[in-house]
Amino acid sequence: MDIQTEKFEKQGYLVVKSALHEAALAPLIAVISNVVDTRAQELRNAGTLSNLHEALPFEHRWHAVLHDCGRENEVFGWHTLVFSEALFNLITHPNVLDVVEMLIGSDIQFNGDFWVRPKLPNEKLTTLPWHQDSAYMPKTEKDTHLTVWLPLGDVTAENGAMQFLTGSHKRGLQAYHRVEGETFAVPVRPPTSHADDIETLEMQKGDLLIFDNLVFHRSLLNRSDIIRWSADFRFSRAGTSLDGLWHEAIACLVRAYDSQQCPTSWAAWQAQWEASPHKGRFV
Ligand SMILES: O=C(O)CCC(=O)C(=O)O
Repeated sequence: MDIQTEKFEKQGYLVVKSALHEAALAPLIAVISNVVDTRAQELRNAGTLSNLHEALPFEHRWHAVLHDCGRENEVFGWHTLVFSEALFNLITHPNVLDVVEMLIGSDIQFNGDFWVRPKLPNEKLTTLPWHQDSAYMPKTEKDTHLTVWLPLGDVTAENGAMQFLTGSHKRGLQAYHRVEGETFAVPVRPPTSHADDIETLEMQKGDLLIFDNLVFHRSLLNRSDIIRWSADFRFSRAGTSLDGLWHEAIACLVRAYDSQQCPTSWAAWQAQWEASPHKGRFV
């Protein structure tokens, strides 16, 4: 893998092409497909849905199910619903951790924060405004926290690509406020007025995007008729404070300099999850 650390430092983000084979993503896609199937069955049993849309592909089915019921996503991302060994194996996949290691060294903790995002056509809820991740993770701005973002299908400007303001991580954490009608806090001052500063990241399934907690980014409205599925999770150097973050209880070591193996097993992480206070707090 060609990991351009200087480019990352300059931009605050980096795309690594073809970081993961189809086979590495397939188990999580199967978990998501099962969730969609279960939800569709529940809606049919409740008399809300007549057609299960079983024959529709992954990038269409959830939208068709919701559309038939006159519904939309209730949440911007899935958490508890996709908690699984498949998810753990992706978070701890050697290719993912190799990229993280190139940027922060070989003692790595998974911060406990993970999401699967079903970005539906023309949906405002999953169209995130300009933000820096530290704006939503209190007291993290002095440390490096990296987000790994994986498209589960090809991503284009039309279906809701991520956009970045190159180099904006060097300006520090900006002030945010809440605006009526917005799900997410937004920067008090718009981070840019120049279209030239913005890079739109079209990506293929299997590519990996990694970004800094201080870089400004947003996701475009999905103007296509397919769902833009993606997964994202966060890492930092082992020992970095996660004090007070809602996901602290399910953080774990995923790579250690002196160990050949992932220091946390799936069974250990599952036990941590079972004991965690936030289990079930999010769908
Ligand atoms: O997936 C998206 O649309 C937005 C993700 C994002 O902004 C983030 O992970 O910080």
